[in-house]
Amino acid sequence: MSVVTSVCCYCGTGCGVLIEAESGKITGVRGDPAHPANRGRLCTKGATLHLAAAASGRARVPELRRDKGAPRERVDWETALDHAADRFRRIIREHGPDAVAFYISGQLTTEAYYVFNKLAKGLIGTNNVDTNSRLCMSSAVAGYKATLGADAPPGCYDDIESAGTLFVAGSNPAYAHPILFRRIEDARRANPDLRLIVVDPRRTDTAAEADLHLAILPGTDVALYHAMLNVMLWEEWIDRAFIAAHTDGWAALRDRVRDYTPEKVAPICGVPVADIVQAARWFAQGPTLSLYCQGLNQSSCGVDKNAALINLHLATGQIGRPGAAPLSLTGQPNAMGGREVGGMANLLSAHRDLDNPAHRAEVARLWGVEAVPERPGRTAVELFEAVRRGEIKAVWIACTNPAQSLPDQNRVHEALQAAECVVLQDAYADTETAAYADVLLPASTWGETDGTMTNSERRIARVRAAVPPPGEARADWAIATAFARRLDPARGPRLFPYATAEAVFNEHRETTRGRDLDITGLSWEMLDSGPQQWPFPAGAAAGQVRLYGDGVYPTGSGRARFHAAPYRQVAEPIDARYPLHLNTGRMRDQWHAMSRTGRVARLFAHVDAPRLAMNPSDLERRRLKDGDLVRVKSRRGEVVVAAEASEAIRPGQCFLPMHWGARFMGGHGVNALTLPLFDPASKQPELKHAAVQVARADLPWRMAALAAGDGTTLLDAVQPLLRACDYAAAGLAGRERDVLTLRLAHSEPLPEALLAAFDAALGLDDPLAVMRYQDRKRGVAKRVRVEQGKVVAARLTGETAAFAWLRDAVVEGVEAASLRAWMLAPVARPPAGGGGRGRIVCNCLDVGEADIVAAIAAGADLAALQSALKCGTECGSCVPELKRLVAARRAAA
Ligand SMILES: Nc1nc2c(c(=O)[nH]1)N[C@H]1C(S)=C(S)[C@@H](COP(=O)(O)OP(=O)(O)OC[C@H]3O[C@@H](n4cnc5c(=O)[nH]c(N)nc54)[C@H](O)[C@@H]3O)O[C@H]1N2
Ligand SMILES: Nc1nc2c(c(=O)[nH]1)N[C@H]1C(S)=C(S)[C@@H](COP(=O)(O)OP(=O)(O)OC[C@H]3O[C@@H](n4cnc5c(=O)[nH]c(N)nc54)[C@H](O)[C@@H]3O)O[C@H]1N2
Ligand code: SF4
Ligand SMILES: [Mo]
Repeated sequence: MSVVTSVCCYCGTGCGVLIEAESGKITGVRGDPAHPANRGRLCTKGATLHLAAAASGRARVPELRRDKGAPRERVDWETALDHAADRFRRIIREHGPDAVAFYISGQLTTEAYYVFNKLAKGLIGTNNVDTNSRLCMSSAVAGYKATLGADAPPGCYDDIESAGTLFVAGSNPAYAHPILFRRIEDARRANPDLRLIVVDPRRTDTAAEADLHLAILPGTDVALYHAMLNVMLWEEWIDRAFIAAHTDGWAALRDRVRDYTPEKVAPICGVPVADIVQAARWFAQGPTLSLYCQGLNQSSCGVDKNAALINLHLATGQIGRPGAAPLSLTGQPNAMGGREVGGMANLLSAHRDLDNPAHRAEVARLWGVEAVPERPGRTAVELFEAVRRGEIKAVWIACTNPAQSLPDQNRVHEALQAAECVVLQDAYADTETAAYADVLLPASTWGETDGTMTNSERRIARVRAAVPPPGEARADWAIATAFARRLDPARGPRLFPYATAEAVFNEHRETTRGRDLDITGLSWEMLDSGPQQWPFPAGAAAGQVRLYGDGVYPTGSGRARFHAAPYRQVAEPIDARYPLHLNTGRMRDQWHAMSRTGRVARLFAHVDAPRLAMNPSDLERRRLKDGDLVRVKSRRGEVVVAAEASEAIRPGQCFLPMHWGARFMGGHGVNALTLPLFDPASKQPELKHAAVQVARADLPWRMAALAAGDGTTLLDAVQPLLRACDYAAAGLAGRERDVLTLRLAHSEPLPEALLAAFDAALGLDDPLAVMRYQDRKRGVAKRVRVEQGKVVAARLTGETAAFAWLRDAVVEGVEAASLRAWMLAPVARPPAGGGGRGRIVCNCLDVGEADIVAAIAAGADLAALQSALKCGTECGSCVPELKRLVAARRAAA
């Protein structure tokens, strides 16, 4: 067995992992005790990386569609790359370089990012290279630059332990950065005076842990932060000496916030005056560490939100010392690295700006090209809109799934349909975007690839290959390099001479010389012995832990700048027709469109299907109850999901997870609803707010199905049904083996032919192995396939009440004999006592909600739960939820 050190490929926390491998297969993963981000811990997603790595569904060979409408055929790499190069060359010749574009990802290594950026801007001469970080970090980038002068998070994770106040805004680390949240829990245990303030419209598990939760109305952050500053001014809690010595623009901001009295702002934000005052007091007392993420960034005023929060740090001098910093959390594992190499339509290598002629000249010289084009490239939403309009004719997509994650999906699908040539470079072959790929290039991924990534605290770590990639898959940087050489046989080989990721890293390192993120003191070998923070200039003994301790900011004047923008409401306010605010975001155990986590059955145990969370009063008003199917409509599209009563959501709002796309549900998922409007400065779209209406979906025909087997194969088999039904939710269950779970609803019975094909795919058509019950009059049918006395597949049509019970039966492999009575009965109710185990709250130790709730009802608190059921004793990801369940029981009592 070999053990290789790398980092987790999920969130920006950047946990170190030890990958165990045997005979070319990844067999296990452990937290790296030596990595400073996690010191050996992993969350539910990180701890199951080896299961994701073992799953099927990978893209293994290049595929090519020669004519639109034809199927893709398997080709060799030469053919695939030559075809792509021919297409790109011809389009560039006929329509100019801006007729092609690259749409890449914060999940690529820094080296792959670097090569793509140089390929577009240096070789082809277009700035049309943008990334999913536009949907994620661009407001944070612009917010930092507007205030502090550079895109550099000044704090670090250790600040959690030195802080007096943690100000968590628009961020749900209990779900999205779990290991950081473990550190917050630990820090609060060690220091009971460490205050936690959470600003989030929802009562998330993070908010439930807070000393003060400001459940602001959607999009009202700027008003809140201005009001806090107003209080600070009034109470003399600001740091006048710091303001005088280190900042510009104070007078304008002071004038701006004069009107934002807590009394005026309280109704705008929907929070009590006293809470605004309390937040201002604790913030000013400090030391204050702000942690913020998409609740601020994904907004039509995302830059103003970021800057208004940084204003508070500057006004109180809460920056540049231990425990005091505005620390924007990065979402993807390398959202930071992509920014370092300037991998966006408006940026250039090493934090240089495209609109700066001197920067363009510098980069052209470093790259050895004549010039870098001046005209800014198209940003994510604009880019796909230009594809739709035919202005961009060829798009190269790498390591992202725009057919699920961009807003206003109907238009994105039109765009992908309209494109002359779509090249997709992905590790998996079955994503929503893959359906549109004319050229599909198989990429190696986590555990198979070499390079570096930078986490939220500017810490660069090596990612390493533990096993060879499957089939003919290649490293992302190598694919881009090979394409560049073919596209321009004259200049390509000279400009892209790389034989290793290290060679790319070395070139990137040189571009940082003298820049704020200078890493010229760092070498590949040094990174091999452990991750390092930037800046790390030549001659330095170590990376810089915190920035701006000297009070000097990279703004030109050396002084930080206040940002005095007024509060603006969300781009699409609610009205009589669309009366609910739709909020979107993450679940604990899924990652984005689930191309990886959606193959690990146990990661569905916590949340098995997308549900629209609504306040119980909003359900009642619509005569709906928990579990009813609802049609959610916006001005752009609709989805059908189950509604869920949730006290965590305020009246007038609702929340839908972002993860489920067309592979797991009917329609295009949550982004069928969202709007393509974006922040004018950062161009980041407002993915967190859309106005929607919600009404009962009357879908009388119901079906549910289960089957044990290979998850990916089973999910492939159900795709035709997902597309045919008004409501569909597919997922996996189980631990030792995958069990497909499928629930469908439709306005009328599905055509018999579709059902017959489905039965055939799941082996439910074999008269020798299948028990059948049919009541034509009532439209009820049951089919159960039995193998060696155990249930391995089932389909319930018409009456699906036994679904949860049957799922647990299939997962646990119960004897089919015990089902006989139920099978033959006209009533479809499960046998007495068969209520199912409910959601699995603790994933590591497989503990279900039903057992937990029963123990709490019998008097258990957190400690008793942990000792009796062992839940929450392994990775700790479920501890916030266990606490919430205990608290809910107390409140009810
Ligand atoms: N489990 C899991 N973890 C992940 C990911 C994942 O897919 N799954 N993805 C990673 C990525 S790429 C990212 S970017 C991060 C995102 O991490 P987060 O930003 O923490 O996660 P989200 O759930 O998108 O949104 C955070 C919160 O913003 C709140 N919010 C909505 N509107 C507003 C508002 O107007 N003001 C404020 N103050 N809050 C608001 C939402 O209610 C939500 O709770 O997570 C990373 N980690
Ligand atoms: N409504 C709503 N929409 C959102 C958000 C939201 O909060 N709400 N959040 C937005 C945010 S912050 C983000 S970051 C985006 C994320 O959106 P996407 O980037 O679309 O999400 P992923 O599913 O992570 O896509 C990554 C793709 O890369 C593939 N892949 C994995 N590893 C590799 C590799 O090593 N190489 C290559 N070439 N491919 C690989 C995966 O199979 C997958 O298809 O979603 C955005 N969309
Ligand atoms: S917190 Fe979880 S998902 Fe994020 S890097 Fe660590 S192990 Fe991976
Ligand atoms: Mo993100």
